[in-house]
Amino acid sequence: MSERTETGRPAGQQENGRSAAYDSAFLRACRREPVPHTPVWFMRQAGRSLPEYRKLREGIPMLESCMRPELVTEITLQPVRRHDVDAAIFFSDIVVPLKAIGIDLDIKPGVGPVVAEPFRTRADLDRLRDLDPSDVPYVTEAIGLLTAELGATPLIGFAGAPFTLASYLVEGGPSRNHEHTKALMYGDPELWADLLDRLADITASFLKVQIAAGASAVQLFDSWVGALAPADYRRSVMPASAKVFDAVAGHGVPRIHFGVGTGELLGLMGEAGADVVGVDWRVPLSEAARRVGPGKALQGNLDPAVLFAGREAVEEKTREVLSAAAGLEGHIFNLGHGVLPTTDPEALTRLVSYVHEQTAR
Ligand code: 1CP
Repeated sequence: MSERTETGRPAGQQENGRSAAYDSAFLRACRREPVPHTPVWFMRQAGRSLPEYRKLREGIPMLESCMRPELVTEITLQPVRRHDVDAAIFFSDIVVPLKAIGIDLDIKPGVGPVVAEPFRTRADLDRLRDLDPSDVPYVTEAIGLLTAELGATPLIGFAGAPFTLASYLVEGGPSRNHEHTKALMYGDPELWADLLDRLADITASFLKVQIAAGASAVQLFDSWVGALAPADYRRSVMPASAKVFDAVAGHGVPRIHFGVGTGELLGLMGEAGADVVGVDWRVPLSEAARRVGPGKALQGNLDPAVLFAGREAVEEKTREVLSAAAGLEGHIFNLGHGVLPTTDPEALTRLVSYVHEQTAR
């Protein structure tokens, strides 16, 4: 991490207009360029398993914490300092842009996002206006603070993908089977398409705010899209996700696309337009590369539960991931899904240094 710039240029930006993070291992791997070592970061590295995070958050509701730039900055930096990861991920949540445009929702401890009036009819579309940067001034401010602090360490911005956001809106909260969501998708395809299109605009606007503020990569989390068959994904979801990727193309910022249980969807997710495809632990990276096709970097894919096994098991499973990744055009090491809340933070720190050691060139 580096000091704040005194040159008058935006913080985190070099003379040539490139971000100070441009040549980082993480951004090089996203661009499929040679790297000094395989870069590592962890989904859900900010918060969750860190005692210093829990201490900071004491008495502050989750959504409120996302609106306090200094707190967001500190929470985002905690795992970078502690684990020496190759990228920071902005501390926020996928439902923040929905809250910002006036949807009545909360994030309940131990539950997740809960929407007061679930989305079910065409009249509900009126509640989904586009997001304006002035709706999320705290995001712009926090990213400004962060890029100044992070220097050459890249900051990943993120948003929820249209399907995953729709699932929370339509179900009204976390769901195992997504039955109301699928009922709308199968039963009223026109309303469904309009809903996803609206969510694509909101998501694209939210990502653009983060890019304009200095995020050096963006990840679209389609966590629950693995619940769909490929034909339904192609027909009912892919156009909206592709719209998001198109909208944020051409900013020189790599776009990452991630979902869980997406083995059968990897080819289509590649087609949706991202530069990097995130893979969960169910498909070896060599096979994932075959499914995704050429011209994409891959991110993944150690089972987060492996971190509960002993050090030797972690190292053995890590070598398996690295060897499956050996022939890839670009590889970013990550878990196959987020850090589990009771993970020992020291196991994460050891894992970062193990991957760096094993892949040093
Ligand atoms: O990665 C990071 O460390 C940055 C912070 C971050 C991110 C990237 C948070 C903070 N949330 C997210 C994304 C997110 N939020 C996703 C996609 C990633 C994933 O699949 O894990 C999803 C599905 C959500 C929705 C959400 N928000 C849930 C899941 C509920 C379910 O359906 O099972 C939960 C529990 C939350 C609350 C939340 N978000 C973040 C934190 C630290 C918390 C817990 C806060 C609390 O309870 O006080």
